[in-house]
Amino acid sequence: MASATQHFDAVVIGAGFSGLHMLKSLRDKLGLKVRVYETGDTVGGTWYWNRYPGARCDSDAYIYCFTWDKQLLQEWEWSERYPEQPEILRYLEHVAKRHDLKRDIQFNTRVTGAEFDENTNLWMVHTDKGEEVAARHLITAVGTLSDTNMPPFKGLEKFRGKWYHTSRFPHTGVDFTGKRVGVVGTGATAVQAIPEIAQQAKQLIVFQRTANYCVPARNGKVDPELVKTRKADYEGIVQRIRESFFGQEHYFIPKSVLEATREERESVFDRMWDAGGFAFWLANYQDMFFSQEANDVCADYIKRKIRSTVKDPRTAEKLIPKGHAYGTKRQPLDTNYYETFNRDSVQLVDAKTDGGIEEITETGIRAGGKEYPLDIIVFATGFDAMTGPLKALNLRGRAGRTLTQEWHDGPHTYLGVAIAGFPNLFTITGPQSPSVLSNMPVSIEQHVEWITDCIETMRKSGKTCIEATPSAQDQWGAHVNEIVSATLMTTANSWYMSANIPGKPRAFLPYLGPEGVGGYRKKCDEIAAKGYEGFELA
Ligand code: N01
Repeated sequence: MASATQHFDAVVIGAGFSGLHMLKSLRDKLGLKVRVYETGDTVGGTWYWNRYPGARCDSDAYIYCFTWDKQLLQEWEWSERYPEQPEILRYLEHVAKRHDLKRDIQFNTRVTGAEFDENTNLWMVHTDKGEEVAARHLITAVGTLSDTNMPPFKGLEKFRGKWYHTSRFPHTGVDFTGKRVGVVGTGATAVQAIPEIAQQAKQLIVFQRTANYCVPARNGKVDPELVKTRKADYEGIVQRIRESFFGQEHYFIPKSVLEATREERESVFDRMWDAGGFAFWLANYQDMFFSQEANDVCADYIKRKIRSTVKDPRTAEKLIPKGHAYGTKRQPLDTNYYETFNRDSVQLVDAKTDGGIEEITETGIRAGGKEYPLDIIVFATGFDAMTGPLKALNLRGRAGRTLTQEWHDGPHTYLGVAIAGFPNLFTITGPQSPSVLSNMPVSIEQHVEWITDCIETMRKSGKTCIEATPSAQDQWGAHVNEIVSATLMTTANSWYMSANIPGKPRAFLPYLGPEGVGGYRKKCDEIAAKGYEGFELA
């Protein structure tokens, strides 16, 4: 404590969607002294780092924004249904400027660690600039998909061409013109990047380990009349998404797909397919997530679409997912993804039929005993999701315990926003909250509002310490696991299940509450109304 150079009411780590809103709320609503630390040289977080070709928002932009700035909801004009990364970054820059947020953000600064001081109930926060500051509250706004997963491919250091990971793409862009390019991975990121890279590259080789179910995004300009109607109804929209299951205006069909006639369900599937975006995933028959038989019916529709789109039957078969149920992995949105495999310059190397990646050589990738010469490799291999960015902060709670120790068998949290043994720490969209299973800005706003109310209540009642009890945390963890175990989600080797990183303990990372984000919000509000049930306040 004695060594702290400055004292803050709160330190926020990260200046993306969550960090910006948290700062605005604590500083301008509660009048607190807040410092935000951000590694990047400007705001944006995930939207600052992920600059790969084709990076764009997968949720409709009219709800992928801050809803607390009512005037901006009316003023801001999105150029298309799913804006590209530079446009979202421009939006966040605009918000930062409009609310004068940058004056409290220290850029180009990484938080290297923080310890909770049990004598003073303060967090001591260290940065890579050699600073040590004290804060009553420490709030992580580090994103859920920000800790890059770069698998240790044998031989990578020998590769004489250039290689990039999608989540750390050069800010100057990469020119693929005339190049032989390899893309490793076929998740939501690769599905966005592959069609864009294919347009430039002389040759593109896609290395697929697991085929995914992709549905059409149907991006494009939004009808100005629809934009007008939405702007006139923003209050209603905001209320609906806050109370909805996924923070989206999508609702399951409360009926079994097996009870629908063939004609009926084909017409429903066609409607979802034509609507594009997450409709096929989140506005489908509800038993799709619970019954393998029901799931197979929905999956079969997508398989037929793949076969009818991809001209070469062998490539189409490789692109047909096998071994996981539809919807149990994050839905990638397709803009010419399947069509891209009809280009003569594009080749699919599938681990199951052609053989997996064995090593990176000086001149390319060796897979299934064959060498594929490449000038550039793009790794779209994802993230150490949700727990990775928090563990990387080197936080030490009571008795110097670390998150790596506490989470050796998977995350343990209370509501995904607090952790026993780590008092006065709040984790925005942390593990075991709806987070990645929702439209992120909706979940971010809910956490920011709840944390703000909690800190305000503490200050009014003179409390300096709040901490989740171990028993409340255990009960929450049991509840999270009980709910998800009734679904097919646990059967997939997805990053939701922590299964994308070898050695990561298998655990479901987000919260799939019985009533989604709406029900979770109610639950959090009830806990607050009962004097923060499950927390100890001192
Ligand atoms: O990462 P992923 P992502 N050898 O983990 C493969 C969000 N997002 O960056 O499936 C060979 O999904 C891996 O194979 P497998 C969204 O939430 C949001 O694509 O594990 N291959 C998989 O194919 C999304 O879910 C938006 O067998 C290896 C791929 O790499 C999340 O980000 C846009 C491998 C990784 O897929 C992550 O998506 C895009 C190895 N050793 C993404 N390791 C927007 O909404 C991994 N793979 C804007």
